[in-house]
Amino acid sequence: VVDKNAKIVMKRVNVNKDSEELIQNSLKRPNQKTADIMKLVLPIVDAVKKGGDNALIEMTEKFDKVRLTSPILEAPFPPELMQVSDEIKQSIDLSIDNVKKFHEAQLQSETMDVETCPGVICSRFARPIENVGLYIPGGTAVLPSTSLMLGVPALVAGCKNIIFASPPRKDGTLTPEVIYVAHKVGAKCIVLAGGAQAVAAMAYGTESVPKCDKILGPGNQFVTAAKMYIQNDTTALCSIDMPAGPSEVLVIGDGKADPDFIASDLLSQAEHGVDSQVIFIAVNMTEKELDAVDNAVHEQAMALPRVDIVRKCISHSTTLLVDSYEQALELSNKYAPEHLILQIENAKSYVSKVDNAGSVFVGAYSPESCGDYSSGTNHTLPTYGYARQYSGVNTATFQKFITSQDVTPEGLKSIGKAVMCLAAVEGLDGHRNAVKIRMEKLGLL
Ligand code: HSO
Ligand code: ZN
Repeated sequence: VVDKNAKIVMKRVNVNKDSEELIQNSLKRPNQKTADIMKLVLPIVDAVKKGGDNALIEMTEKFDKVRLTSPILEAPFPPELMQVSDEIKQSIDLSIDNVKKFHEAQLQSETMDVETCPGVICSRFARPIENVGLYIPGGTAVLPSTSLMLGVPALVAGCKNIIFASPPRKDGTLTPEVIYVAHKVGAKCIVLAGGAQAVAAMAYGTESVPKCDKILGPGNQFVTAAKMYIQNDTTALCSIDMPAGPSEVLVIGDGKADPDFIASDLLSQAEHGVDSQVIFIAVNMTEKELDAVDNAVHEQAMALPRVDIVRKCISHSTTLLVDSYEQALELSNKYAPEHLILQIENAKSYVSKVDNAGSVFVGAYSPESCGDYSSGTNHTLPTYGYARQYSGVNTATFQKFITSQDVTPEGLKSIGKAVMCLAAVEGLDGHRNAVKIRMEKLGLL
């Protein structure tokens, strides 16, 4: 039974006094029961792969409680389905503009040429991935912002077919904001389905859903499991952006930070879901300063419409007490948070110490919310510790890079003998011959 009057408070762990086990436990991510979920997901994926549109329509009836006549909505989208207020339109437009600016700056469209030896020119050039499937989750909150975080870089990269997928509401419609964004980024169609069935439809294609080459976007455990499965199925020939777990934030704060700001950042993450990960690392803060943060957390949380979700999330969240900024960053780098917020004195000077994080929010006036919606950075970021090896979604996520070489006779003179020697070491005489024949004709041997 949940006591709705109980104080919403994070537990405290002192990194220099408490046991290593306690510290490690507070930084542990929840176990993902991938194998169990996979058992449930496989029959769904298989049904859609074999049954196409009909199977997809049936799954949507089963899971989203609506029977559709067609599983897709094709562009041009009817204006009456994307009616949004002027204020919403302006906010989406501003966000799209900023995300576009930042992702255009990342676009590597020029061919890179390097003459590695005289006459040996190696090049690299980018091409867009042709067909991309962008998954926009439904669930406890519909997130039109995710559609622009995925759609805008796809547009900037030059993808030919941008396909959206999102679970329909019980009346068969979609949030108008998502359709408006689909229109703005030039999406070809929207698959009206969610979960593993939507992923399968885009991975294998159906009578009406175009087959996609890459599937991107966050989702629940079913979506993630389906993405992991199709990525390994050579009959799908489809890649994914990254593995995904629950969203997370790590805030580093000190005594100079405004406790209200710290609390608001912790809570904006906590309201995402009961399994969200929220960590606060307090650097040299007094009991009084820590209490001020706790009180702000409770007070702000109680006023939030999603207080019930927040309460559950905060109940497994921790404040870690450390005595130095270095110790805070060391812990943060170990945890590799999706979002890292620095609410500390001279925050900017600590960015160079960040080794593992999805995205960093520097100083008091950079709440995560800005990056979630409108500043220009992408909010599709690596979670679950994958920030150690993955980047968040960016323009290159929608491109692949092709290399080429142009070797002249002079070039063959530079490297031919080395190639022949190494081919001989590997016992591959055919390789050796391909160079030898040319060098002989050139009179180089
Ligand atoms: N913080 C989420 C993204 C989001 N927030 C969407 C609000 N809407 C994961 O990075
Ligand atoms: Zn968010």
